Amino acid sequence: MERIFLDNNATTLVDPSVRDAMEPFYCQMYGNPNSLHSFGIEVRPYLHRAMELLYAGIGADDEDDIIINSCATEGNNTVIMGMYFSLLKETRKKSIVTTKLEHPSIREACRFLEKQGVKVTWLSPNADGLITAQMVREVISDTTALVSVMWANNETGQILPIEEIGHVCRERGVYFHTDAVQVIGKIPVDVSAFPVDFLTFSAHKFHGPKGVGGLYMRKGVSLPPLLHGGEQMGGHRAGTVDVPGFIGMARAMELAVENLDHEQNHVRKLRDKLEDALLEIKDVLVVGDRAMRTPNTVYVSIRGVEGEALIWDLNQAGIAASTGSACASESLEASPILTAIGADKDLAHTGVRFSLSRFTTAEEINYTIDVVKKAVIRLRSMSTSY
Ligand code: C6P
Repeated sequence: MERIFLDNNATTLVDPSVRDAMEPFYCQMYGNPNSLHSFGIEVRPYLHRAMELLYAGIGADDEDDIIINSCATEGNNTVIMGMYFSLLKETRKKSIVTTKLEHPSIREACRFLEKQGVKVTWLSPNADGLITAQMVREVISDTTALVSVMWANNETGQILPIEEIGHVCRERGVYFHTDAVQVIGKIPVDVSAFPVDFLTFSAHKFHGPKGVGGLYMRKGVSLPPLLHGGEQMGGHRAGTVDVPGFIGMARAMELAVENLDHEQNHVRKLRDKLEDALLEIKDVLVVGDRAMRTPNTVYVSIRGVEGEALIWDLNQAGIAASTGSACASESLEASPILTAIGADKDLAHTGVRFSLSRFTTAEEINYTIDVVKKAVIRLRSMSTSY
């Protein structure tokens, strides 16, 4: 049986062209780029070019920094912990503003800081599932060091008004971080267009390899490293860089930019087709206005159908989707996102996320529609509550 992957917000297929770009750096050009001999020296121009592709991909200025690291979790922790050691611990700037929508890599890092005495303000989304610039404006105070708001939510795909929030932070002289993991390759990302001080991304979310990511830092802003040791990454992150991963992430970024139109048109049309079909089912809630979501994502609640049960039926038919974040998939708790936007208890247990990619085909979507409809009839017929 052919399998269908509709869990692209969890991770993505490595584009074969990315794999090809990485391949020479395993067994041929495997030198440590910090070495002074030819093995090290020959790698450097490739890394230089890879860095240029990343700068171009997010619109960074030559004087800004992009730190290559192991994943977005590391990037997010670098920002939160770096803020702690540079400002929160010692100065009168003793608070952080973030949201209840964030990925656990921000949420848990902030909870950890709460235990160290940092004040964290957790913004709740409005009834549409969104955080507005006005909400941020209302809670920033003279003690706020950092605002961290994700660009798009990983479960619902909802896009937050990052540009407006960035302007509010700039007006109030507060650092602004955005977790851009779910937007690279889906909507244009241009850090030169609005004030953002820190931005995180992860290669495996845009058809690059797992285990490599990036942290953008605007020129003039600085954070102490999370990993101390050698002088790699200009002293911002010690440890030998994953050369093939870095090269692969850069090629993936190049392709992400090239494929933006395809994502906005082809992928969006397939997502809309799936969404329209889901909405034909009775008692269904799709979270968020589709125009305000990443083009690949639909998060649906089907009353009377447990999310896990539907995922299981889909899996039996060769289709991979998820109930929410992959890293929380073993928790049987109600979705924090659905709970935050005010869904009742029954509905909050029924969320299922479908996330497409540029490799998704019309045939796959047609088949998925068919399978979902049959599964819903079957599962509802067994439900005691529906
Ligand atoms: N979200 C999901 O199923 P890593 O794996 O560390 O590079 O990325 C973490 C991360 C950070 N921010 C956001 C918004 C994310 O979506 C993720 C990863 C996956 O939704 C796995 S939990």
